[in-house]
Amino acid sequence: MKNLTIAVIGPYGSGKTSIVEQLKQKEGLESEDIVVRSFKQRDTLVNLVDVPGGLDTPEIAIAALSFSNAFMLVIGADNPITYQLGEFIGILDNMKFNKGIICLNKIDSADKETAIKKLSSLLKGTSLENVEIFPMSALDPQNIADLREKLISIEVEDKSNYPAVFTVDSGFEWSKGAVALGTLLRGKIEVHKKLIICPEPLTKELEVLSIQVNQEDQKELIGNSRAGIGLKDIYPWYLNRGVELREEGKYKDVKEGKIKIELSKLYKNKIEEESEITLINHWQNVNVKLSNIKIENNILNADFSADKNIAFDENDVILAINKDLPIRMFRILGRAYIY
Ligand SMILES: Nc1nc2c(ncn2[C@@H]2O[C@H](COP(=O)(O)OP(=O)(O)OP(=O)(O)O)[C@@H](O)[C@H]2O)c(=O)[nH]1
Ligand SMILES: [Mg+2]
Repeated sequence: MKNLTIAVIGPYGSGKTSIVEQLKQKEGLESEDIVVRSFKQRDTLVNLVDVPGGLDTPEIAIAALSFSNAFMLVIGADNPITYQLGEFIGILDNMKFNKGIICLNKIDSADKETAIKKLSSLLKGTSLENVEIFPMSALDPQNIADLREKLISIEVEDKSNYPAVFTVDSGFEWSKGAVALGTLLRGKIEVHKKLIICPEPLTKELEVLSIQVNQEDQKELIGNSRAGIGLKDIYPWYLNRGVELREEGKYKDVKEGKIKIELSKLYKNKIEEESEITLINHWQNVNVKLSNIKIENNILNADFSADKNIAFDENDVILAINKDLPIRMFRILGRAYIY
């Protein structure tokens, strides 16, 4: 079985939820911000992470993208070019994300050709340049059937040989301990495997007692899968967003150090000594203060100290943003590397 997690992002009211509701066969996790729905087509299970466009910071969209292996960017053909779209394209481009599809929605009520023309010029030179633009309507069942086929044919890299990374989004009580609900991003987890819960100060070795996918017990879990993992010796209230399960010795967990940021050309604000930015890695959201800043050729190097630990390995795509800037200002600093 192939597993795909697709982050569904796009401007406010472009039709994301309408499309997801048409595609879905099964309900999934629902929280105050995101909704997960899934469908199965032949040998592929697709999880759709529906991110509302009305949020006033981009963190949730970035988090959803960083734990997904593909994206679906939904744009309303009636209002194709918006400030918000620019920020989403900036996020995808800074993450160098090019696995996915752009749904140009609502073509039943807007001029498709004009919208495509405007959109194509906006995408030029970004990571989305060669991504398919699919003109469609959420109201057309044939478009929905075609979209299902397009989504399951997205090719993703096999990351089952990477060190295991499981991001938790919630936990609940269980007779033998607790169940962590979340997504296996990379690697393999089998029953009895020992994993470390992180970042600090939560560090502790835990044994996997059971694995559940869609209410079915499994012996083994291979990325990229949403699952519930039964764990011994942990209380459910520790299993929140931002908590991850990783392999001992296969990740870093730091609160300060050196940072490099590949600055986005669209980020126009001055970055001052001791200014604060936010690093996003999956559901981890860490505020860091920068000092000894040096910027050369759009590369920033600095020392940083954070308000809490961040856990990561070299396969993670960490974005730096300035969430204090008002909406309508480009808040994405760029991709960050921690040393
Ligand atoms: N004519 C037409 N209307 C559509 C289409 N898709 C969605 N809509 C309408 O557009 C409005 C917004 O749709 P939603 O699916 O809620 O949009 P969304 O992207 O989930 O919105 P947020 O989550 O608030 O960002 C609703 O009134 C839908 O009925 C479409 O293909 N054609
Ligand atoms: Mg919605």
